Amino acid sequence: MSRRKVLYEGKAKIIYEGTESGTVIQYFKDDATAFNGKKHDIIAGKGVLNNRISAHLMTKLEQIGIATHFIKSINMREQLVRKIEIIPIEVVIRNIAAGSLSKRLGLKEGEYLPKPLIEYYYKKDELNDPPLGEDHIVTFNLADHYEMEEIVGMSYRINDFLSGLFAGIGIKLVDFKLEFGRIYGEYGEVYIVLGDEISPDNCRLWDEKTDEIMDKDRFRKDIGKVIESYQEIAKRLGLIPKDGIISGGNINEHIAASLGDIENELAKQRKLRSVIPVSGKPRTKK
Ligand code: AIR
Ligand code: ASP
Repeated sequence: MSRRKVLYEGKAKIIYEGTESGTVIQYFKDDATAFNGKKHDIIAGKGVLNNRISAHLMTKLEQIGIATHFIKSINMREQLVRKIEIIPIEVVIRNIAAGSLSKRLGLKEGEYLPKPLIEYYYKKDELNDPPLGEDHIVTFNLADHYEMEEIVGMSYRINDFLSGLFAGIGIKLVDFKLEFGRIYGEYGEVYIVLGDEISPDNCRLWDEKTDEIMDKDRFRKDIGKVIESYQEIAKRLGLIPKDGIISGGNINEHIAASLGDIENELAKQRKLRSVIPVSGKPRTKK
């Protein structure tokens, strides 16, 4: 791999400088972490599967008019994405009680919520990602009211669409986490764009019939068969061959590398002209 400038390294991904202006490359690592990085392991093949799953889901979302940062997959571990200014908020959408919500409010895991619930967390490892209300977000200038309105609207639409998509392959979308960012237009106008990834690392996915856990909770709770579950999701989505690409902890690099690229259909039509130049002056720095 050629030497490229690392712009940022996170727990599960590395962001490299992009090939054209207004883009960056998102590299999916095999590292799995939980409890704010206190638990760590390498899960062979996870990066390959998350790259494919996220590319597919973002492309589907783009097709229903949700602006995402995804442009195209470059190889089995990397995708070209638009460069965005990340809004430091984790947006969690929940359909069924589980995880920290169940703990905090004493709700039985598995109970459907009266309506989808949106929560915000401050993306700050040093503080353990504390929960935020919308007034905190606006008061501390993390995002303004207009941006929050857009984020909430997009989150509900994404939830509706993904709940249906997963239901179609026999999976319950229990909850998931999104991150959004800004792209500045020519006149300094702000576009809100979905960023990061959508994968079993940041969704709770349960089998519809058995409620079997198929996501990162298998790693968090030491249930085992983490990669097998991720692979099952990719199979049901039709993204990898029925025989899979990973067995006995080994990834079949040959098959993995030969899988077709996933390209955002809109980006294909618009090519990189779709990348709004970052020439507009950012608003006063937050
Ligand atoms: N999440 C939150 N921070 C990081 C991640 N991945 C995701 C979890 C879960 C949802 O947000 O994967 O799908 C809610 O997590 P919790 O722990 O608040 O119940
Ligand atoms: N990825 C985060 C961490 O490393 C949170 C999680 O997914 O549990 O702690």
